[in-house]
Amino acid sequence: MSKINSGVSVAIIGAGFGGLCMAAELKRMGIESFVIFEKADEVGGIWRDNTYPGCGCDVPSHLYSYSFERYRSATVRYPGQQDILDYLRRVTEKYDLRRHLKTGAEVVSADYDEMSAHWTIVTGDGLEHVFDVVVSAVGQLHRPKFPKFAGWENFHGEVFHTAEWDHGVDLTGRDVAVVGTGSSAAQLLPHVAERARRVSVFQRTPSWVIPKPKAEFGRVTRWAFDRFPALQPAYRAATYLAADTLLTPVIRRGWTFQPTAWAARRHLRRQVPDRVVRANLTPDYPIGCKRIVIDNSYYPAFNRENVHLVTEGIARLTPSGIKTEDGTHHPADVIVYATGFRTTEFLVPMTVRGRGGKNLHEQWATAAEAYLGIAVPGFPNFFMVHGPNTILGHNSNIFMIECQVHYILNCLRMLPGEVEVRTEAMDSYRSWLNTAISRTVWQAGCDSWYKTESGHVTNPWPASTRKYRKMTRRDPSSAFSATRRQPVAT
Ligand code: N01
Repeated sequence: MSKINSGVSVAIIGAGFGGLCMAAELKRMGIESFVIFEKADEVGGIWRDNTYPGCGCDVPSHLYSYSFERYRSATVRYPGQQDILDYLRRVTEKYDLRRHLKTGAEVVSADYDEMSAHWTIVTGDGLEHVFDVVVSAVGQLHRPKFPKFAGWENFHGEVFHTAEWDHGVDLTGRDVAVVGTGSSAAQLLPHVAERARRVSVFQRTPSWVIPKPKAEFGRVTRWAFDRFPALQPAYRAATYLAADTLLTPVIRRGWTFQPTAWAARRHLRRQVPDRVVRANLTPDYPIGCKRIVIDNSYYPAFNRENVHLVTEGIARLTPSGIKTEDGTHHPADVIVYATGFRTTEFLVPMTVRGRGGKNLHEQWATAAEAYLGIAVPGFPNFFMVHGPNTILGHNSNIFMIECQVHYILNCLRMLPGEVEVRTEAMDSYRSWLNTAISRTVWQAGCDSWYKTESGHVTNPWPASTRKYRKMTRRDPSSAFSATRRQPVAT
């Protein structure tokens, strides 16, 4: 395969797992002509922003790490948020990426010029930057969703979102309201419950929760990992294969669908003795319809005297708490919104204009879509990491990121000039994708961050990750057209 022309300049937007992967891979190929634009003051993406107590990853780090920079530990299976952030900082240093990093630089717009085949991006300070290629790696779970309940302006206490945890607020001895019962709420609840006087958990829909392996390896595994280091990559491979083989069928009501639901119900039965609480925590929609929570400490928190599950809808906030629709007042000094993210609004608030000044958000008015989640017809030399329909609830998102970066690098080999996905390729991909989505449980009677209000599934990948790997290993020239031109002089 041909090399990437070292004169091709690349703007990477975002310094989370996706942007750093793109940057490190360019570096590994000896390409230096790239800049990473990061709106915050440090790398890390969601692992920088989410610092709530108990924050961590429910995918073991042996798998939740780059294949070219593997996490190794003979003791810890699930390191915490700070460790994952430190890992990303180490990658940044090791591949000398800071030199390419512009922090405090939010990209507000990207405009394509057809005559010169280059992109002009504008940052928040009004400066213009010209590149041959733009790779957006802004992620899907980074814009907090704040529900605006009636009377919100009257509440006298502190309010914050899980992704913007206010460490200045001491929860000790206070009445805390946690709104939402997804993965973030599940991780933080046991920690908040230990400090607070009372915790009221406002549940709109119960999550399916399955058991999680222990955070640390047992003695025998530690000994084996120490003695035979090659077992650690083998563990990574086994974890990957197990997730792909056991969890992918869950989203398609395949052979593991019922056993996984049984395991979740058993988990609930074993962990929550109170019948009423248990009934209230039991989901009434198929497992896999929403992101499954993987956790051992969430359910036991409801056995504590100071934790109360509230299933009535929230009517309004009052100066001193939350009033539910049955008229009950739940006192709260602090409200924690564990209400998730604005996931279906891709690339917002950035403006992206492609060929003929076409606005990407107008093109996505019904729902966001992209070929393999990576490229959109009419937007040459513009690529996405973690674009539409690429996120996973059933395996490691880092695997998906690496597939996308690999594919984008192959597209870059077709430069200098213009590389654009063909409309026919997008049409046939869309038709495959829609069929694959129609076979999943995602439209089976639940709302989730996987889809828009009108029901378009825009976020998760509907098949195995092996399938995605296969599709992103294909030569892009079958789906993309390429016109050769000289690179932009930077
Ligand atoms: O957010 P969520 P999250 N009134 O969207 C409720 C990843 N993650 O931050 O289900 C009342 O899952 C909402 O209720 P309902 C992971 O992919 C990974 O917890 O819509 N409630 C729901 O209960 C995850 O899926 C890790 O009825 C309202 C909750 O808020 C994703 O991030 C750890 C409401 C939102 O749940 C997001 O998780 C943590 C309203 N107006 C997160 N609006 C790992 O370990 C929303 N809710 C890898």
